Amino acid sequence: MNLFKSDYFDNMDLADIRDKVEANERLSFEDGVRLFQCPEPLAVGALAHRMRTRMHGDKAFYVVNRHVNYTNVCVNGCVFCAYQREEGQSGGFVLTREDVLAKLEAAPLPPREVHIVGGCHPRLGLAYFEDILSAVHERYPDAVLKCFTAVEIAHFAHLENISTREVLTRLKSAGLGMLPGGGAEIFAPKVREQLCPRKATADEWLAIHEQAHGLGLKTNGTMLFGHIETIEERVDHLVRLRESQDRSHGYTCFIPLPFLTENSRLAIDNPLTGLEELKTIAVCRLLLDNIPHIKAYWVMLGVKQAQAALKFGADDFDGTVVEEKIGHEAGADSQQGLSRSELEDMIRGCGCTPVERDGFFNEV
Ligand code: V47
Repeated sequence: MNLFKSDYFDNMDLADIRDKVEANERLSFEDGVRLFQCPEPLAVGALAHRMRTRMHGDKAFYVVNRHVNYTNVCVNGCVFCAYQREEGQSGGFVLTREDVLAKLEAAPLPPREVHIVGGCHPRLGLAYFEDILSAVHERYPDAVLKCFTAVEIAHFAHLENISTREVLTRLKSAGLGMLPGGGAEIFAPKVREQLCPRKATADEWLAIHEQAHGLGLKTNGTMLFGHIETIEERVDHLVRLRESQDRSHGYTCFIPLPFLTENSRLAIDNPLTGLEELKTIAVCRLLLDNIPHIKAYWVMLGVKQAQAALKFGADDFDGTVVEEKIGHEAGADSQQGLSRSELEDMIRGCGCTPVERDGFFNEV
């Protein structure tokens, strides 16, 4: 039976949205809210899978990468974060350039993508980051250096009393290729005020990404969901990101991040169900029609849920990762890293074709 020609979507009151998806037409804010309100996650998933298949066939991408967190000391103190430490608090750390290089050297495979992020440390100046980037770039000239969220970029600019454009320009000269998508959380000011009042605002986050695109850098986007935000605030977040992409065209991949609750100061009444996670990933695919890739980030989702996400609109499985702290401090029960063959087996196991990529999503 062809689901799309049956009355399945009519019965779900989604016939008009199905028609738009079939015609490759942009969905509205109201469509996004209705998709979230649909009581049948499988119907939303089928629409997202249709779109994902049109864009990528049965391919599921992965990258040989290595995450490095240079510090957990952070001045922002976001209430959801289990990773942050105050300066001087036990468990706080700062890596040296040699520590970073040693971690990369110890990775089982030479990385094609190096993902470096950390807390907003009160005293690490831009020279520290230029030094690390130059050293990593010299040692791994072919790897894409995907480093520092827009929140960190804003913090470096503040510490150095220079513009974010100058920070980006200097880091690009040192080898930066991309900004990861972190720090976006939920754009709605009301939510940010409660979750992360000291962090860069939504407008600053978006402006820094657009500035990065203007300088020829690619970036990713994220959304942290399943805490205190409403469905309308999720849709608002996705629409604002879509508008940003219409302006500057530099977002490569979007990563929906389900909130993990362990060791967090944020108490929530209704933790996410697995189906809600999948439905949210599907709505992200359907609304973000101008962002090529949706990531099933196995670290936060867990590997089995990440496999399911490949049938709910996601097409990227992130990568080998090797060591991850932000999600694991918050209770992620996934492994620290996966091998290339584990990634390929998992992707094949759910009927997709594994495709190894580089940091810019070029197939290798
Ligand atoms: O910005 C923090 C989130 C993000 C929790 O660009 C939490 O390719 C869930 O952005 N539960 C960092 N999430 C991770 C990130 C990322 C990861 C992988 C790939 C890419 C990419 C980006 O993690 C933070 C925040 O939104 N986060 N605490 C938590 N308790």
